[in-house]
Amino acid sequence: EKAEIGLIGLAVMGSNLALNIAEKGNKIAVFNRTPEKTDEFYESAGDLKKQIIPCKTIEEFVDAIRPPRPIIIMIKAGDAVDQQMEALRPHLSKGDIMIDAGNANFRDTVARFDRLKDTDLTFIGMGVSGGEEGARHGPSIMVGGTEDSWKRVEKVLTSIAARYNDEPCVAWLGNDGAGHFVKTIHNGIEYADMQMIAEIYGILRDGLGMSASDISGIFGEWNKGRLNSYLIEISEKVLAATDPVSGGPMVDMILDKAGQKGTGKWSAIEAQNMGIPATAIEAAVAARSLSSMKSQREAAEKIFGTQAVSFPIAYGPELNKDLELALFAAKIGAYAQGFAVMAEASREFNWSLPMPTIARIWRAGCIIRSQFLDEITSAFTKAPDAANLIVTPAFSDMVKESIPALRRVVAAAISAGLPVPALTSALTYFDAYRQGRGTANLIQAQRDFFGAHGFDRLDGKDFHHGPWGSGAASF
Ligand code: NBP
Repeated sequence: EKAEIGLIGLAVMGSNLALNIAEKGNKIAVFNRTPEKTDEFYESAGDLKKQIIPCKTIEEFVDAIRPPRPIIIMIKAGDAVDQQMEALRPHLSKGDIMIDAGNANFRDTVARFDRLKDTDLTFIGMGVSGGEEGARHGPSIMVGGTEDSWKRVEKVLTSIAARYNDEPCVAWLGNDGAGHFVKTIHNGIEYADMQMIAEIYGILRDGLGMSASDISGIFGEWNKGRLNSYLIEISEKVLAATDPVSGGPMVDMILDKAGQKGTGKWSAIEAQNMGIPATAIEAAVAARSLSSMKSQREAAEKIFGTQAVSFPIAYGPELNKDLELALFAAKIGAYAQGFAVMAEASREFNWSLPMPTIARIWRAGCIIRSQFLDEITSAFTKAPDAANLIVTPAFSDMVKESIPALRRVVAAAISAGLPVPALTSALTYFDAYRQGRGTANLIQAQRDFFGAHGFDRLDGKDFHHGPWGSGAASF
C-alpha cells in the first residue's frame, strides 16, 4: 500500500508532524537528508511504525507515495528549501505537490510557486503554528496554493489540525503566498501579545514590587476571564516555576535578551510597505531589538541611574481590574492592526483572504489561541467588510469599555518611568484612529512650504498652495 503523503525533514517539527499524520490513520513516507535521523525516527515511532514508510533515498521515497503526491518539506527555512526542491524535482511526475511547511518569507513562497507555474508540478506554502506540541497533537494550519492542490491535501490536513469545538483549525486561504503571509502576521500579533504581557509584568514587578509568584497568581486569575489564552496560561506557569540551580523563581535567573527569527520583523516591514499602521507590532519588534542591547542598557543605567520607580496607583482590586482591562484594550489594538494588514495584503496580492476563517483557525492549535479569537470570528462573520476590527459593533463596545483603563495604566507607567511601548502604541493608535480631524493639515502645510507639494482644502476650492512668503519653495 502506498503512502497518502510524504514528509521530508525529521528534525523537531517534521518528526512531530509525521507522528501526528501517522496517528490519525494516514500512511506516510518519510525522508531526511541525513539517513541516520530517519532510522532514529522510525525506531522511536512505537505503535505508529506500521503507518510509516522510512526511506533512505529520494527515489525510494517518491515511489512510496500515491500520485499525485503531496510532499511536505519541513526543513530549515531559506536556501535549504530551494535545494531540496531541486533535488526532488527530477523524480516527480504530473500533479505532484511540493508543500513548504517551514517558516518561509511569503515572498519566497510566491517566487517558488511562480517557478513551478508553467510546469506540471505545483507548490503549496503552508504556515504551521503551535510549535513542537502543536505539530504533534494538532497545529493551526494556514494553506496557500491552488484550490485543486488544496483538495488533494484537505483530508489529511483536516485530520491532523487542532480542533476548536470540533471545527478543524485548517483552511485554504488563497493563492501562492497567502498561507505564509497569514502565518507571518500571526507571528507579528504573537510578538505584540507577548510584549504587552511582558510590559504588564514589568509594571507589577518594577512598579509595584511584586514577586514572580504573586504575578503568576494574578495571571492565573486573569486566565479565567476575558484574557483567557494560551500565552497568559503559560505566563502563569512560567512565573510559578522554580530554578533548580538557585532555588529562586526561574524567570528571575533568565537573561533579559529576547531572540527573534524574523517573522515579527517581516510583519512590520510588510505593514510599512503597504502603508498600514501596525504600531503595536512594530513596537514589539523594536522592544526585542532593544532588549538584545544588554551591555548598552547597562552602561546607560550607570549614566542615568536606576529609575526610582514609584507607580502612582496603589495595588488593590481596582488596579488589578484596570491592568487586566488595559491589557485587553491593547490586545484589541494589536489584533485590529494585524487584521488590517491582512485586509490590505488581500487586495494587493489578490488573495481574497477570508477574515472570519483566519480568526476561526487561530482559535486553537497556534500560539495566540484564545477565547478572544472566537469573538473576532463572530465580529468578522457579522461584518466581513468592516474597515477595522475596532469599529465592528461588538468590538467598539469592548473598546469603549476598556480604553479608559489602558489610558490610566499607560499614563501611570509613563509617569513612573516604566517602558510600555506596545501598550502605548495601541493606545495612541486608537486615539489617532478615532480622531476625525487630526493634525496632518500642519504636515501638509510644512510639505508645501519646503517642497511645494500642494494640499487639498477642506472646502474643496481649487487653491492648492499656501501664501508662505519668503523662504518657501516656489511652485
Ligand atoms: P530546523 O530548522 O532545525 O532544520 C533541520 C532540518 O533541516 C533537518 O531535517 C535537516 O536535515 C534539514 N536540512 C538542512 Br538544516 N539543510 C538541508 C538541505 N540543504 N537539504 C535538505 N534538508 C536540509 O528544523 P525544525 O526546527 O524542525 O524546523 C523546521 C521548520 O519549521 C523551519 O522552517 C522552522 O522555522 C519551522 N518551525 C516552526 C515552528 C512552529 O511553531 N511552526 C517551530 C519551530 C520551527 P539533516 O538532518 O540532514 O541536517
